[in-house]
Amino acid sequence: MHILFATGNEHKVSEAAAILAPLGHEVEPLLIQGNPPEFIEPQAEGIEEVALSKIEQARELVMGTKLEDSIILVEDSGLFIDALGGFPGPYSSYVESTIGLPGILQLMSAEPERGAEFRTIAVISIEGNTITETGTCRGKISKQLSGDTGFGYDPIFIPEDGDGRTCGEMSSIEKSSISHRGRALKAISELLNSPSK
Ligand code: ITT
Repeated sequence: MHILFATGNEHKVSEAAAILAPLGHEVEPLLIQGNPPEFIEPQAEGIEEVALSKIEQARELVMGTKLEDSIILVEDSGLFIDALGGFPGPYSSYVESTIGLPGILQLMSAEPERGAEFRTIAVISIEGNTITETGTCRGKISKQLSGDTGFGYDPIFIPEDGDGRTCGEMSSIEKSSISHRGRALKAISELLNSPSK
């Protein structure tokens, strides 16, 4: 299937394209007059509500255009740190752009309990239906920034299913084989490929 990913984050598009290509789906960015959409993210309690708001906004953007019948993907992701009561969670984007990764390491500096989880809610709009899937990746917050691949919080997140490196030290293929995004998109693909779809 040909899927248009509505996101302002080009790293997400490249990861999704690489995850879904072997499963038979082609992913391209949704562009409106040449530009990726800029979503208004509600300061919601959960990433589910944010993801559902994004799909509504994306549908409105394509309504009445030649892209109206396209299959559209959106997702919302967040880093939930156990010792901080799930912070930054739905505020991950805002926190990255304000205190940044050094700010998170500072908040965690005296904290021995470093468990955390990345979560993605991926939503696809197809033929008037909405399909939602979740992907999670357990891990821990590193003591320092490591690696320069990936994006966002990758240099401070060490996935449990990895070998001790941060996601920022992994290739994109390694990261996606165990990541929240990889898991959510593989689950979406299974639904898209199922006979009832
Ligand atoms: P869109 O909403 O336009 O899709 P965004 O970058 O704002 O793009 P999110 O709200 O889903 O996307 O992301 C929340 C934050 O989590 C943001 O700071 C991202 O950089 C970060 N993030 C998301 N996925 C990540 C990943 O796989 N690895 C590291 N950080 C990630």
